[in-house]
Amino acid sequence: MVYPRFPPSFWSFGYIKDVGGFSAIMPPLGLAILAALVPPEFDVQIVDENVEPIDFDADCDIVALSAMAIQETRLFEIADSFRERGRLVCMGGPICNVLPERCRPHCDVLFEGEGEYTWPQFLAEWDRGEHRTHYVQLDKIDMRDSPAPRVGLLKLDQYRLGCVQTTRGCPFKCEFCDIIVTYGRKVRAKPVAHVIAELQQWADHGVDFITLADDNLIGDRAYCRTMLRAVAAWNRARAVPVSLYAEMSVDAVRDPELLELCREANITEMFLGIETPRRAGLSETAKVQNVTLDLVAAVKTIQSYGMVVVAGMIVGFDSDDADVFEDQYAFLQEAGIPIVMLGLLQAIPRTPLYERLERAGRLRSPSQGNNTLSFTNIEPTCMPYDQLVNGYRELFTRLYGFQAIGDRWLANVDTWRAVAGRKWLQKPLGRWRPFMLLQTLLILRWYVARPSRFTFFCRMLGGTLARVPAALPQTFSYLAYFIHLREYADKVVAREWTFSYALEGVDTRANRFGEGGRINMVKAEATYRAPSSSTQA
Ligand code: B12
Ligand code: SF4
Repeated sequence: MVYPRFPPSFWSFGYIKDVGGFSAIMPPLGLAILAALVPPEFDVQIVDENVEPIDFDADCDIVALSAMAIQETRLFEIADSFRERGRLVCMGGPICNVLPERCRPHCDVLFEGEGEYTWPQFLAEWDRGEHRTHYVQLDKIDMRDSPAPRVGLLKLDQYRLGCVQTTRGCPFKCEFCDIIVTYGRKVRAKPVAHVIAELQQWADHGVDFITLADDNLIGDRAYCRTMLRAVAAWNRARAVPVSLYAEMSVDAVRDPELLELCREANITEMFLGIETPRRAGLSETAKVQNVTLDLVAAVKTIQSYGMVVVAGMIVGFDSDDADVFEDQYAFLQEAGIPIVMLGLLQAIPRTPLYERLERAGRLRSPSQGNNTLSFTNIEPTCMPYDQLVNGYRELFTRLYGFQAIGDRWLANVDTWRAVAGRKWLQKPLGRWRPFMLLQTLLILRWYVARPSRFTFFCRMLGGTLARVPAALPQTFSYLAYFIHLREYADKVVAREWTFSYALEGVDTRANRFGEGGRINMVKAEATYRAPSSSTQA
């Protein structure tokens, strides 16, 4: 089973691998789950190219590849290399769920949808010499049938986080979202006992930071409450609690009990899909759950439960105008959201957005998997394409200027004054390890290299000490993240300006979800203008 290398991306944390002491942020959970479904008579190995090289001449019968769309180029290279060597190549994962027609020429067996039923079915059929070339899981699987991942097959010392998925699906219907296309709007939950057993499994392997890899943790609130209570009890009984990272919709703010449970379970970071502070954009994209909220107040409330908020933001809605960049900046600074994944709106095949724009003839080119690059496949109506792309790039680099990051981080720490006195503070760093000493030195080395960096470093530590001294470990660990984000902003976002893509030969007619026909392929080339706010330091 093979997981392709990621290109440099917002989430790759490629610029701090030495500092963090990991090769990749998270292991490929999908493959580890599918490995658990392989019958005992098969030998199985997981090779994640993000942590180790692939042996293309390995003696094997089947190569199973999994990938997101962002890994497309490398995925196809790997698949083609194995096929040249006569291996049977199977392909599945998020890319196949939205772009099956692009994957089809590069594999022998294509899987669409969840793999818990189709993968063992294929293995049984292959064993009998009668497998098919295409498996599609149309009905959603029962989460009780999703086994615990085979964690023992992973090179665990190479990752920063473990992962446990408690639910799949989300009740909302944001127009751009491919999650509900693949996993549906009915939330399916894993039995709580399975969740605890999986957490225990990771913890037994020494992992002390775990992602709850749900699309929306609070999609089923009743389940979420029960599950978080169990996790809190499990975590509280540990000498050093495991830190958790999760993703939820902002309407959680209406439910203080749920937020309290998040804190008790030791969720230290929470990703929120805020997208835009503008009501018009939220309404346009059917993000109804955010429209009536005071988003600044909502973020501050969530932060006050001890969580660091990470926000997903988008520019490029039809209702956006030239002021949107300033509006986004002002909102993020005021809300004090330290980590912002800022993307340009892209239309992912099979989503309602894609279908609407296809009907309107507004698809410039195929979508691509990195939504934090200066590229979109949408013909914008809000402003000329180049203005949108340049505005996006300027906003990104502005947000990751030292002054702006420092302001946001310290505003976030401010909200913790309310929780500093609480009995059970968040424990973000896990257990003490000697490597932390070296990490500290590596972080310091980056910050002392330039005066502007060092000034920022001192401001972050001094500002934290003046506000909530107990939050110093958090500040220190975020100083490491900020190295990556600064480098990504300066070396990737600020500098790339054209996106060349293999536009030829993509035909979406095979797609059952109705794209019907060739899409309008115009090569996307934005004119480069160096962002005036580039903050290389
Ligand atoms: C955790 C997570 C992450 C983690 C890392 C995950 C990892 N291993 O590297 C982090 C936070 C780092 C991350 C980052 C990104 N992510 Co992410 N992430 C997720 C999330 C929330 C959960 C992933 C997961 O573990 N799922 C659980 C497993 C069990 O599901 P699965 O992998 O899809 O596998 C199932 C099926 O697909 C299938 N299957 C999978 N592979 C195979 C192979 C075969 C042979 C078969 C038969 C079946 C099969 O069977 C599995 C069991 O049902 C998903 C959303 C989601 N619900 O999946 C988004 C998601 C995968 N991420 C997404 C994106 C866009 C990104 C980023 C590109 C964002 C960015 N701009 O930087 C980055 C790229 C990563 C990088 N390193 O650069 C998109 C991918 C869209 C797409 N179609 O490609 C998703 C779907 C969310 C979304 N809609 O926006 N992500
Ligand atoms: S809340 Fe998130 S997961 Fe749910 S539909 Fe909207 S974008 Fe998708």
